[in-house]
Amino acid sequence: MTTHDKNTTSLTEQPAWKALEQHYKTIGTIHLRSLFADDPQRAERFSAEFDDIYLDYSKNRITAETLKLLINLAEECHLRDRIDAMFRGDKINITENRSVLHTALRAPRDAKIMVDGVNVVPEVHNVLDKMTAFADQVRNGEWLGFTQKPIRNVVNIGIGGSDLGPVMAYEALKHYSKRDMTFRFVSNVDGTDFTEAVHDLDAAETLFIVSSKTFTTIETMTNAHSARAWLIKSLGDEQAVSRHFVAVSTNTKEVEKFGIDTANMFGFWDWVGGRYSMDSAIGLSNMIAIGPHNFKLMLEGFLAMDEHFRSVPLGKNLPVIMGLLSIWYNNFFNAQTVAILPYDQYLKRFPAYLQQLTMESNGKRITLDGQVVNYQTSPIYWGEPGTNGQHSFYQLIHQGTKLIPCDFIGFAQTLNPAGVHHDMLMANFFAQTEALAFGKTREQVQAEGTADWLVPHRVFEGNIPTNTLLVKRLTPKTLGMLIALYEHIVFTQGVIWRVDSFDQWGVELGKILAKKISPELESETEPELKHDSSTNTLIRRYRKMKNK
Ligand code: G6Q
Repeated sequence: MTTHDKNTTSLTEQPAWKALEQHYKTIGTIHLRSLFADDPQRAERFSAEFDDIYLDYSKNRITAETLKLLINLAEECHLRDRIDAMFRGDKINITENRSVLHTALRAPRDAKIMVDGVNVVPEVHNVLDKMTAFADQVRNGEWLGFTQKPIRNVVNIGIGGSDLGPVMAYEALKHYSKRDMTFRFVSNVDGTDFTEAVHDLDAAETLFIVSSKTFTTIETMTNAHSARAWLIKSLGDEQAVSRHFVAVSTNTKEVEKFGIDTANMFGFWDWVGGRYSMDSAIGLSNMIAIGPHNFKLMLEGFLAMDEHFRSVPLGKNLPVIMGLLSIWYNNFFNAQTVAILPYDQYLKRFPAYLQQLTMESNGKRITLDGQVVNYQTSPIYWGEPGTNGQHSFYQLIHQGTKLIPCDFIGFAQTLNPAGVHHDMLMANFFAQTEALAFGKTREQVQAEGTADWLVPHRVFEGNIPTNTLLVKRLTPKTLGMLIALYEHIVFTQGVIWRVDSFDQWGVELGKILAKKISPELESETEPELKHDSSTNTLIRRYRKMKNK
């Protein structure tokens, strides 16, 4: 029996689920104002801490009873067993029959994690060592291009999991990066992406990292071939490719076929999912940017959060608490989205990164045993860095008709001390969660002397739940911890919803259809179209318009 077979009753029939449904009836209408007024210890009671991360979850619409019931639910869903199964290397990605071992990517050198009878940890460290040697060579100017010039520009070509992590981490850790080098990321098959990325670069000083687990992804291969053509045109010799291209992939054959020397290939494994791969060789561009030492510190952050997740009791476990709270709103309050609001400019791509991590993982409707769910799975994740969002969409969060739980992420120390900026930023950070929780009553608005007709417009209902993650400082280590925190939140959710969080069949259909349509767009003669009438008309219209 595998661990996922243990849940024989449907999720919504489980005692803890039923108890939560009942409990919601009493809690659903209670205001955070009264929850705080009734319990002076509330902030202490509903907070948890790990290393440099402090989580205040007291501004959630919960009581101690809610938390108890949510933890009961996690226990009934065998969360602890499932965590162990993942860390052990069981093939919990059942639709692809694969282990899920992104946690092995940050395991210490002496750890032992077996997949099909082989300890994978030495392989992980071999690749890390190879990356380290290469990154040092590039950073020190020892890796020379075809014309003997050192590399000043690194362009990562990849998409999805082979792009979003590297971009996010590059932006997040820019403060720690080598500032005399330029880093660019090309993902979109739209030729504009590549053209703009290289328009001011000297090919003689440019290194391309083609990052693709499969090395068959059409967008990445198209961009990689354009990069190859651009380089050869600029340097006038095909021989230049070997000094200007390296690959990150699991597919040696295709890498060779492309013309990249496999000595310059950095491997990873089928037990690393794309969206969980930024701490594998997929992070090579990051290692070149921030240096091997900082990359190692980032891995230590991941590892620290892994250890926390696997060992700390559920009620004090950050990813478990946040995962369960997201289920509370998603499944009992019918909240449809979650806003991720980092109050740090360096985290500007963090919401985009989390969109893939969360929604590609848990945007599923079939359970592990093949049934259609009768409950909601992943909410929609979205967000922007503060304070910009405050001047745009926060209006809807404060006074709109939708309930939007928010995660606020802020840092106590800034990396760029500049007068009052940081305290001002953080004043906004604290003010927003306070305003969202407590709002402003009719009486308060009236007491300000507001005209009667204007009063309703100026009332804030409040009672909008938020988590506050207050982190000491944005460092490679705390970034690693934050990413692993969300990886494990997603895992916790997936266990409760009983979905395979590690496959992504939903991206297949569009890819297949695009392959079919491509020749129809390119063909010189009028193609015979066999789509629906809408698609046929659009294709004909496009062919006509583009040729005019
Ligand atoms: C992530 C997905 C997907 C993948 C891209 C790129 O979990 O599998 O986003 O990362 O499709 O795939 P390749 O790395 O194989 O090019």
